[in-house]
Amino acid sequence: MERTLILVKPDAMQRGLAGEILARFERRGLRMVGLRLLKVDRNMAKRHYAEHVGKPFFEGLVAYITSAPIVAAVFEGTNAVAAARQLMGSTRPTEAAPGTIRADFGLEVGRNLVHGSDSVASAKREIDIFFEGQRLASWKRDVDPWIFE
Ligand code: IDP
Ligand code: MG
Repeated sequence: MERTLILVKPDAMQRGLAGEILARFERRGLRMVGLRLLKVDRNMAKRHYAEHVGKPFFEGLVAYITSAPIVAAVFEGTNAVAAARQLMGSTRPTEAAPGTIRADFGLEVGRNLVHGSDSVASAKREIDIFFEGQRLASWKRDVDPWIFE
């Protein structure tokens, strides 16, 4: 069972798309085990996007991610990381496959609506940032055997 961190970014919040975006991960079969509404500050943005510090787009990225509250969610399931990335689509919305969140709702890389961890190791690191000291739900659904073999 893998876990992945999903962020509904500020542009999606401003546009009222949080429910729509979370629903896509839910209906795929992933199990929600953590959920928070919060405003990211500069420090948290630097921690989360540590790999991008110093890149030309970094300051814009910080301004973007700190501009409004976000929803942070943890989803669990077999292949959760890859499944979530597939639902999101490529980083650049115009390169994302039709039917993905970024292609369906986005046009520009700096307004691409959603974050999802890129590996199991990243997910662990990112969940520690957004759910520090918080217990994630440990539960099973009646439907699980129809989703997880
Ligand atoms: P990812 O979100 O698909 O994992 P990353 O390369 O990790 O993509 O970049 C993190 C975020 O930084 C992107 O989702 C996007 O919001 C922003 N970003 C990445 N590259 C650019 C760029 O060239 N210009 C502006 N923003 C960018
Ligand atoms: Mg990334």
